[in-house]
Amino acid sequence: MRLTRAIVRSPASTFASGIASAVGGGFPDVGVARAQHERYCEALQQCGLEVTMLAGDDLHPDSTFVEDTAVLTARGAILTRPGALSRLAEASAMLAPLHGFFSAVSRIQAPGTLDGGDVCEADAGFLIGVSARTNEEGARQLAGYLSQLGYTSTIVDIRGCHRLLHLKTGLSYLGEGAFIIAAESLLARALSRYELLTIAPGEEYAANCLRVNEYVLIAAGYPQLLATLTARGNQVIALEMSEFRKMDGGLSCLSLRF
Ligand code: CIR
Repeated sequence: MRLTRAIVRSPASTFASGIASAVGGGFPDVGVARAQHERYCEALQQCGLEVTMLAGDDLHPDSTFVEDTAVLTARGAILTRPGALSRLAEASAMLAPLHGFFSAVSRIQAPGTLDGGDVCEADAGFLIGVSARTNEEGARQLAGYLSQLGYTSTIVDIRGCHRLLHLKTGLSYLGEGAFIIAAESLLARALSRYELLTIAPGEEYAANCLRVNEYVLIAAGYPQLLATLTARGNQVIALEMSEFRKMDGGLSCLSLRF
């Protein structure tokens, strides 16, 4: 599907107080995060997208990770119900911007929880991860909405993969039947009918990348993935992601694309 638009939200001044795993590399610098975010938006524009920038929301430090608030498809939009309590209101705040583009927006209802980072579109189907953030009920509700829109869904339970916050922490669909995946046997089993490009040891963070029209956006500093994609003929844009990585965020988390 050719993408034409993206919605992003500027990092809040409170960005460093968001949720971060103990593994992270220290506190992020908001000024550096904003500069990286600007470059990210320029890259989306280079890919042909019109970017709608929402203002930073200081009450919600993680709100720059807009991907978790909605699932957008060519046939309709679904508002999520994020699994982290501190992020619950982020989805409601996305409703008005979405109504600017979608006539009807469905909504995940309690007790369902769902983060957009657990949803991966691959051609006419969707993979939905059940994770620490997305529960079975949220996955079931999303599969129902997607079915009404004419899409198939496959639910993948990643609760045993402790290194993965979300499904897309560990995989990205490159298009043309190929996935990039982290070396998790559970993911390889779930995707056995696809071409799989497995991330090299030490480059796990780079498994979250973003195919946007003719380009693949990847995090800068991962030479093996860069070499693999370049050898396949992909046009790659490498972006500095250090500050978002400290808050467990990747490239896909920073935008909603449609
Ligand atoms: C969180 O823990 O919710 C944020 N600090 C990071 C969210 C990253 N989002 C994503 O992977 N889709």
